[in-house]
Amino acid sequence: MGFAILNGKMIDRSEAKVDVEDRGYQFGDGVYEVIRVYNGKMFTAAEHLERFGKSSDSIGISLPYRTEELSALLEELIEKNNLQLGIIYMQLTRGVSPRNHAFPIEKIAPALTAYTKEFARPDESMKKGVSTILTEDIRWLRCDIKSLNLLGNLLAKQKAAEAGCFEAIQHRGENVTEGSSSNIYIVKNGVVITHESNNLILKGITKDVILELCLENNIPVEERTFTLEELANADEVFLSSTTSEVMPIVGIGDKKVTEGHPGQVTKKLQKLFQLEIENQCGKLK
Ligand code: DCS
Repeated sequence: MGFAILNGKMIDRSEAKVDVEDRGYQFGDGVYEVIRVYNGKMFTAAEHLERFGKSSDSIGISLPYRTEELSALLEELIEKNNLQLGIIYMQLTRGVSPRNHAFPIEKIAPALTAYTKEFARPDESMKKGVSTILTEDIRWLRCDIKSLNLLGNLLAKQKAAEAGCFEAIQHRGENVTEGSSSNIYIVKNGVVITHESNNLILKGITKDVILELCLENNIPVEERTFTLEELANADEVFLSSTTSEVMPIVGIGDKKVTEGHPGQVTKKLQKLFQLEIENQCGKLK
């Protein structure tokens, strides 16, 4: 199982135990991050750590480490676990306190945990594309916080899983928001369109990389709300996340997208994204 971080200490993962009254466990009162590791190096580490800080700030938990300390701790974890290709999962909860909805009056120590997992790149799906379903977005109005409260996302993903699909595309009425654990994009007449980063979606780190790559490579982008009708009439559709990178969507419900094959713009972005990984983490096998 390897090593895990529990409140700043590196311990054997089997010994990393949390209290039953940890507020993350009881209420989902905490935030998290998933960071990709390629060639033993973190991809977009600074961006993930910044978002982690923002998420925790927005619910009033102060991160008990400076970014550089946290970054060094995570690097040590990767090394200890000899992780080459995988992810780091890291979360911060408000801490342990007798159960009460209101925050504890006395200052309690937030609980930080992190561990690593081997995780291959989804080569086969990236080549062929994945299928999806549509589902109403039933989540709260602060989806910009990377909160541990993921029930809405879980129910959406479960619906996709039961339909034999990779992802659920969520929509609020006519407007497409995001996937259950990814951002969603359409391509129309060469323009990449994706929901603006506001309170209704998580501002994906992968999304930011993709939009930057579009900018650098003269691929026009519109960050705006788009509708189910635009989704149905799109030339190409894809999703992005830390673990899925740039993932072509070739089916939505019983409808095929781009005749069931990944589209040209999507494929170009996959190439550019791979180069960006290699820039940061070295050549990929
Ligand atoms: N939207 C939601 C709701 C997500 O959960 C995620 C990532 C994204 C968008 C994409 O964000 P990143 O590009 O920063 O990954 N979810 C993480 C998760 O829970 N597992 O893996 C990634």
